Amino acid sequence: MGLRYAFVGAIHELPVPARWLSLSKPRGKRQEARGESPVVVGAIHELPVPPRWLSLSKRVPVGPVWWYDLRMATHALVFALMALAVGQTPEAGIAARYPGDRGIARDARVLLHEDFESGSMADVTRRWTAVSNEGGRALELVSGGPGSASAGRCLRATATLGSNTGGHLYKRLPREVDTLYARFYVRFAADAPYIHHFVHIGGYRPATDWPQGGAGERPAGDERITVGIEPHGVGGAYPAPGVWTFYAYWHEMKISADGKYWGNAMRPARPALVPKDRWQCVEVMLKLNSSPDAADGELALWLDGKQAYHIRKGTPIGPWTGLGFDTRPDGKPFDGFRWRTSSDLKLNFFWLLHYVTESAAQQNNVANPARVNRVWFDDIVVATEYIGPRRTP
Ligand SMILES: [Ca+2]
Repeated sequence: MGLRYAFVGAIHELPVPARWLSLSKPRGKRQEARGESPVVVGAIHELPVPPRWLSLSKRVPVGPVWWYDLRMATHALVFALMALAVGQTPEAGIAARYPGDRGIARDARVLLHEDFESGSMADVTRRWTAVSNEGGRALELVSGGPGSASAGRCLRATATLGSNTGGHLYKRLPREVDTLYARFYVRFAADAPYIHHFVHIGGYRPATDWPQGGAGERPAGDERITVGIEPHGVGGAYPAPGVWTFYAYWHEMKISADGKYWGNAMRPARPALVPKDRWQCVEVMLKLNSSPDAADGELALWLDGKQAYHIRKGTPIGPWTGLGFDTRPDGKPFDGFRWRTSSDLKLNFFWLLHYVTESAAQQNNVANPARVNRVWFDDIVVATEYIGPRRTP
């Protein structure tokens, strides 16, 4: 009996995580007798995140064409309906359940929510555990935000070379976790120059109410993990402010040429440019290894709700040096992240950082950088599960 290949259907760009969508392939006795191996659509749980390109195919025996076509049409209809349902389901991310993020702070999975809508700048800083706002000039509440013109208020962070290096808000999270998602909206100025460091998440042991040092030093496996999501110019290869890059410190990082340990940068060989003069929804995920010996840690990035980067065991990567590594289709499988050697080290901070120095310009071969460097932040949510973009109220 010959086999005929059939393409059943494809669902593109599923919102993540599509929890209730599932597929199974039971082999019924009657189907077996007919030599068929039917695909049955049922409820599926915990699809690997994110199933952006889910497609189904199966081999069926050649039989009466009308029967075959009817079955395929039925499958196609079921999948069309499921795609529609998934597209509308509030399960796409935590934010999908809370239009305009209203009430999202009460979700048990949410560790931090800040939309800059209530109180003065002093009130805002009291909601965080540490602030850097030299002379009150680095951080200001201004009108605006992502979405409509009536968006309310957001935070404007200004770094002025020769005067200050920018500012930050740091939050020690109310509890320590093993997997952290952090979503924020950011807009860079139309003339945004290169910057030095940007938003970070991670964990210190013990946790502190303020950001710790450690630049140039490799941490012990039970001491510290920090991951920045930062625009990098890569030596001026990309226009300012650069391309989205992970910048990480952990015990397995590689040593730099100068004998120190500087953050290892990780990005795809074809990275995503940081847009200027428009709001972008950025979400980073850091998943710690499940046990000290397991290399099953992960790192992921979503831009405007679409997964852009995902690095884990098996991801093909290029050479790994003290500068970090690129992910690339022709690379070798990554051994995986063993972020920590002790389960006592957990994730416990979110650091909204805008840090600009002269050296950022020098490293990107810019002779006369702009003195004023501005970014706008809004709608920050930190949680233990995927959050997703703010849903239009
Ligand atoms: Ca706001």
